[in-house]
Amino acid sequence: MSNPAVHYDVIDGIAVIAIDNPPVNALGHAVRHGLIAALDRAEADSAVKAIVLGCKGRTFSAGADITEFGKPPRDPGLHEVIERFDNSTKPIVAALFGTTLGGGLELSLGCHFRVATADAKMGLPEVKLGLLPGAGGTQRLPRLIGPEKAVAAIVSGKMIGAKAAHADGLIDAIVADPIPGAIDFAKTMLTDGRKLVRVRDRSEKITAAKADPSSFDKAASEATKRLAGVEAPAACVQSVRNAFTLPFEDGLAAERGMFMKLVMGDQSRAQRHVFFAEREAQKIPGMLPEVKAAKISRAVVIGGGTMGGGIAMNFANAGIPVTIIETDEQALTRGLDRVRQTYDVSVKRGALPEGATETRMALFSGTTDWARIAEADIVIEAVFEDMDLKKRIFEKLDAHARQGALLATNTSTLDVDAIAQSTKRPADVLGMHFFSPANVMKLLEIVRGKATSHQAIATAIGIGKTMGKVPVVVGNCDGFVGNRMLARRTTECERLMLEGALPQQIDAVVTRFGFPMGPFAMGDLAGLDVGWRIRKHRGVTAPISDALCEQGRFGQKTGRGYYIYENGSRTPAPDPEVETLIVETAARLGIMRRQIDDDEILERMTYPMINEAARILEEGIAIRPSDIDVVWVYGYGWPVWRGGPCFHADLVGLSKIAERLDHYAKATGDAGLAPSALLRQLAGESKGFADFGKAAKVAAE
Ligand code: 3H9
Repeated sequence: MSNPAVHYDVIDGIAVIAIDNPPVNALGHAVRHGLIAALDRAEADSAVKAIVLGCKGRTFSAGADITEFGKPPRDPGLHEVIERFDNSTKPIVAALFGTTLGGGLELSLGCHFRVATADAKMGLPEVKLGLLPGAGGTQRLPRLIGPEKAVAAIVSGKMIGAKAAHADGLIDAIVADPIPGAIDFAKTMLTDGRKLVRVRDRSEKITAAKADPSSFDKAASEATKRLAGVEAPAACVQSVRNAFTLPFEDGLAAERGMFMKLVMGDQSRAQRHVFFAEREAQKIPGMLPEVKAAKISRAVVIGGGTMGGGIAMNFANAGIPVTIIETDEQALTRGLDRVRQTYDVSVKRGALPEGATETRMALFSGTTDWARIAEADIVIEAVFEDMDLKKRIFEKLDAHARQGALLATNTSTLDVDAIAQSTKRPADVLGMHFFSPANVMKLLEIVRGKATSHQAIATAIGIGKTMGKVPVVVGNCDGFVGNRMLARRTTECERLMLEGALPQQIDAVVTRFGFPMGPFAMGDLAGLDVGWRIRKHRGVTAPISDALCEQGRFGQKTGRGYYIYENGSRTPAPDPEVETLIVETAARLGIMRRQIDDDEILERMTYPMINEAARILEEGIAIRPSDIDVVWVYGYGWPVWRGGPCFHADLVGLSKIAERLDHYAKATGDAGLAPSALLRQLAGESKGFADFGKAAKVAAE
């Protein structure tokens, strides 16, 4: 037998089958084929008394090969492989380490025993791909850990550590070294006369739910609390329920049916798209493989305000010492106190362990001494948006920072090139645009200037990943990718109100689409004065929003904005005064308000942004359409199961979008709404953003 994806060895009468399919030992066709061949060989060899299933490389299998989904199936399927393992007459011990996920864990559940290293993690994350575990996971996991814990694990997709897995009965032992540990376990098991019981035949953990499913129902409703509109979690619940209401084979068949339906559906396609898009976003065309992220051992953040403090927390959370530089001691104390309070709240909520505030704060220092910049491998400037101020700061950074240090600005609106030009080392300068709250939000736009080096970009991506962010490299322009597109939606919000819609109607359409919040509730939360100040600075007006701000209605913080928030409530309530103001403003401007239906609102909340995405691609501000999707999913709450604006646009069809944009351009008299050249071209060729992305990839290779 020769199958480079699966190795076979016999050690002391134990057959060792080892998957070797880097980087994550996904269970692609060659692996599945190799597993069956290896099992045949072990079963046929009378000298083999037991079998160990392990993996080479950095992890036990992370699951099915996702790239095979949506393509014609190739035998043997994973089901067949697991059934063969399940029916083996010789005991099989799976040797888990790294991250054992999805089909990888399901394969191990088809083995008689599982051992794992102490740092191993395991889980069934299929729900994050819009799926349910489709190779027996929903039937076998409840039989090992009980349906309540199984439903929580499967609906959240969270990983379980080895210690908890051992306590719950998911694994049988914790070992120091996976394959030698599994061999020792197998040898002991052969001599201690233990009976072989397949997971499928075990019933002790499901009998209670069979008699009274109320605690399962409670666990299921807890797990699915905030998941309206998403298909996979409900299927996960149904399938785990089947584990104690149906015979095993029927439960397995039902699971398979639900998996097939989900895998062909748009939601899972969208989620798989985002999975790969997130990883693709870190690939920079033209960057040589030898360019590696520089090691960051110490960071400096300029400015200890809300943003600066949040950014600094990211370093401390990653175990990297960080110094905040402020103009005076008072501001410094205020900033550090705010950070401490934020940690205290997390500890109180149970999101961080007891004592975490002290361990994290120990990594912080504060100073007013600019010379401390010299210690840093990275400096991030996070002062308010004033170009002259930022230029002065970058001159100082240039004077004090060590050669090769990464110099980043957290600007969200200013020209990164102009900032870089105030230094003698523009190659080391870039934007790192964090989103508020900076210690929570996953998106990190890395803004490359004209002179930014590949080395600087690689280091920024590297530190972004270390912080647990999702970095996306974008070009330098007003608003970069995310805010530039958002500005289009904001313009339509104002227009829609004047033309006849109300904030609550627009927000309802946007949240029904799947955003966690509508644009008006979001505006009230962020503070309406921010946009007002920017509009005034730029000489732009928005009659309704400006009028609200003139009345001191800045949103939640003043108890009034687009909505009213009474008695400290954070729930937006429609305000008749706002409706009056909208109606009067429209009348004053001579606009006849009309009934606007939800379809039109949704089109105007999405199509102008999609059009802007096309312009962003035309100008090369984003490398690929999928990067734009990542920006919107991780930074602006675009529902992951809708795949991001470009993915969604392809589903709708670009020709429909182009036609509607032409219509809105004419109806509003705003030529900026007309389809961009790229959108028109793709629509004319019956192509989508995905085709554009593929062509860009080929051109870059
Ligand atoms: C499943 O199992 C279905 C079954 O229930 C039923 C079937 C019938 N397939 O993330 P990384 C690639 S569904 C193909 O950067 P890390 C990834 O694209 C599956 N490719 O590394 C990347 O490629 P590239 C359930 C995969 O160390 C490279 O590997 N399992 C797969 O930061 C490195 O990945 C999951 O959902 C895959 N399954 O994180 C687990 N996984 O270098 C998904 C990864 O070309 N995977 N790749 O960009 C993960 O969560 C992370 O990759 C993992 C490693 C934690 C394992």
